[in-house]
Amino acid sequence: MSEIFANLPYVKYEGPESQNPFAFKFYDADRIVLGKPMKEHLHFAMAWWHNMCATGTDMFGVGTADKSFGAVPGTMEHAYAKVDAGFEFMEKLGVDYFCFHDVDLVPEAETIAETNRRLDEITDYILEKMQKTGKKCLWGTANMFGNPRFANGAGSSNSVDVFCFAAAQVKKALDMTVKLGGKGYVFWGGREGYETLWNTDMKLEQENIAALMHMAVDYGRSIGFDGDFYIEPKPKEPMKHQYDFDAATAIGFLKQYGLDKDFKINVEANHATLAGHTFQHELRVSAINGMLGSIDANQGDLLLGWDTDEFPSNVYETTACMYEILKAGGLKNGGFNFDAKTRRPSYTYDDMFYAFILGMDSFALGLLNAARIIEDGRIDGFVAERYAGYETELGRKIRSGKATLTELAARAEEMGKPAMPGSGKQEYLHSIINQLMLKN
Ligand code: XUL
Ligand code: CO
Repeated sequence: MSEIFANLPYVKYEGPESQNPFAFKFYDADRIVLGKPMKEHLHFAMAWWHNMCATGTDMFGVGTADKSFGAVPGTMEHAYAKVDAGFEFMEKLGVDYFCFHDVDLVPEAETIAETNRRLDEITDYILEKMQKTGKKCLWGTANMFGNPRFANGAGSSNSVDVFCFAAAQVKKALDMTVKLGGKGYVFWGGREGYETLWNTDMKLEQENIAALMHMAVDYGRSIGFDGDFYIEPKPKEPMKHQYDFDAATAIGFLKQYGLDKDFKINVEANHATLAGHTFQHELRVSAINGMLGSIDANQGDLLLGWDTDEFPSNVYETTACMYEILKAGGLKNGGFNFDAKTRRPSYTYDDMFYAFILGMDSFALGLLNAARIIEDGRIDGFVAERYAGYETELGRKIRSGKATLTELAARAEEMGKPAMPGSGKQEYLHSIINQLMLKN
């Protein structure tokens, strides 16, 4: 096997002053932050689809990047070449995990039996590589949106036959995830939504999605999958409306259908902004419900408004993200999957390296900043103080659900009028964040 990225080096930490484009400026894997090495806080993962498969095709033009890795695309030889390239890439960047869809790994065949045989073959090879390199699988998933059979959805399809096909893919993708030791299984509802309500039985579709998820839980647990299932919310694109609109909607759905013990949320930054939320909002909603599972680490472009899947560079965002994660006690089975692609004009192997260096440095900075914000204590102290009234006897009574309207109304009358609730001090707090962030 010849090196694919032969002209590219093993990327090392050189510090903030380095001008070496192939060095980390902030990601220092063994540096201890809040008692743990950076690499333990930040389980970075490579998304097989963007990194090993995507060539930059868009609706206006063909690909610009060559991802053939010396083989003919669409062949098993190419599937093997992608594994070789992927593992070399992860080794050179110090990325310890990967995520995959079934069809990222092998070309789909005419029959599901042959596709599954190919998947068995390639996962044998991946497993061999994992044993040699120590690389790990973060999560697996099935692509139930690309093939024309999923035009009307998978779990939400009007066709029972398509539903069966989706079930077969989920079953196989779970088998592979378990075989590769993955601790997560993702449902991104790519076409689980609608284009027009005039042809849609929304109730039936949502019940069927839940049924498919229940089958996945039953089957997964029966073959020893002890990790987390995830819903990855996204409001739109490719469909006009997707049922997993945002974290709050997905959590409501999981609770309604009794799936909340087995599922958590995989929060993707660019999906958050498509839903009209901040990334931090989606993380907070997931965390307060005990469902912060994993992260698809990317960012969108607010001026474009579609799912651009850019590599994260906005340190304000990564700081807010890491603050939420640290406050939630970290990610248990999850990690930071770069569901991100280089821009179409960035089509060289060098660009693939720059992209990961950018993403990993952005999250390292976010981690350092968030740790500093927590250690500084002014933000958390202010929030605690802001709600201190709920630590009084009456406050506790309200919180425990023991107070009555009658009792509180009597107290309000006694008071005459309440004091002002206290300044929210937003400007002051934002200036603290800037002060702490710019100390780097
Ligand atoms: C699509 C997306 C997917 C999921 C996995 O927007 O984010 O790549 O992460 O299916
Ligand atoms: Co994603």
